[in-house]
Amino acid sequence: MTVDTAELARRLIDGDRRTLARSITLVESTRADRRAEAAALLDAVLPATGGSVRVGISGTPGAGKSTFVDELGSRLTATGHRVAVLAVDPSSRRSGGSIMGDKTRMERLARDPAAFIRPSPSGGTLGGVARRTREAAFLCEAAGFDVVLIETVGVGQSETVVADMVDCFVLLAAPGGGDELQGIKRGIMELADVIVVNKADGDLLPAAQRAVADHRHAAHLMRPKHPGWTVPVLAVSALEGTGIDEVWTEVERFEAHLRDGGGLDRLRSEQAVAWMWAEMQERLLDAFRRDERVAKRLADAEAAVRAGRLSPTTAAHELLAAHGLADRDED
Ligand SMILES: Nc1nc2c(ncn2[C@@H]2O[C@H](COP(=O)(O)OP(=O)(O)O)[C@@H](O)[C@H]2O)c(=O)[nH]1
Ligand SMILES: [Mg+2]
Repeated sequence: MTVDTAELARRLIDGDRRTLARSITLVESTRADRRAEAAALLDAVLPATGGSVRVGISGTPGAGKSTFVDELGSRLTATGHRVAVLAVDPSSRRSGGSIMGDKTRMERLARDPAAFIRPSPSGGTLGGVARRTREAAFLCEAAGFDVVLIETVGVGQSETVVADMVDCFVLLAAPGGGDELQGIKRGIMELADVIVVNKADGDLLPAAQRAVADHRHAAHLMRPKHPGWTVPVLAVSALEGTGIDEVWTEVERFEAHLRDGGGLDRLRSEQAVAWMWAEMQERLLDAFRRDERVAKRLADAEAAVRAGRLSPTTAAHELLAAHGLADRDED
C-alpha cells in the first residue's frame, strides 16, 4: 500500500465526503494501475465495513423509487442516520445517466449534509456496474454511513445483482389502471423481502388497497426465501409521506430476524464468496475476449453457429483450445 492509499483510507474512515467521492471515482476506474490502487484501498478499509443496513429498492420506471428514497432518506437523516444512496443501472450510458440523472426527484436528500448520493457508474457490463456499485457501498460504510440504499430499475437482470449485494430487498410497485401492479414479474416477486405498494393516495387509493390485499395473499403462498419470514406488504404514498416509517420498521424487523439466527453473517459471507466468483468470471471472460488468438476466430465462429454450420459445443471447444484451454474429463 502506498503512502497515498494509507492517507486516503485514513481520511475516508474519518468520514470526509470529498475523499469518499474521490475513492468511488478510483474504484470506478478501468485503468490497471488505478484498479490496483482501488484494491489496496478496499483492503485497507475492509475492517471498517459491515456496519450498515444494506437495502435494495427496485421497481419499474415511474413506480416512484426516487420520490420514495427522498422521503425515506430524509426521515432517516432526521433521526440521526447517515444515508448513502447508490444505483445499479446498466443502461445509464445509453440514456445519459437515467436512474439518478433526475436528482431533482431527490431534492431534499441531495441538499442534506447527512446524505450522500451517487449515480450509477456508466458503461460496461452489468457485472462491471455491479462490482463498482458494491465497492462504492463498502466505501460508504467505511466513511460511516449506517444506511446504504441501492436503487435499481426493475427491468432485466439488475434486480438479481442488487438482491445479491444487500441484506433486505424492497420491491416498490405502483397500481396500474386496474387492480394489477405495473410490470411486476414473478421472478422479481420472489426476490422481495418487503413489498411496498406506492401511490396509495387520491384516485389510486382503492386500487392500491386491493393490490395490497392480493399481494398479501400471494406472499403467504410463496415459498419463504428466509425461513420464518413472511413477506410483509405495505401501502404507502411517497408523495404524501404516509406509510414510510412503517416500511422502515419492517426493514429493521427483517434485519433483526436475520441477525437472530446468525443469518445475516451467513448471507453476507455467501455474498462475499459469490462476489469473488463473479469477479473471477468477469476477469476470465475479459482475458479470453482480449486474447488475439480468440479474437481472430470469434466472429467466424459466431457466424457459423448462427448459420447452423457449426455446433455451439464444437465452436466453444475450438475457441477455448485457441486460448490454450484443453478439454478435461467431465464427471
Ligand atoms: N400519486 C402519487 N404519485 C407519485 C408518488 N410517488 C411518486 N409519484 C409520481 O410518479 C412519477 C415517477 O416518480 P419517480 O420517483 O421519478 O419514479 P421512479 O422512476 O421509480 O424513480 C412522478 O411524477 C412522481 O411525482 C406517490 O406516492 N403518489
Ligand atoms: Mg428514479
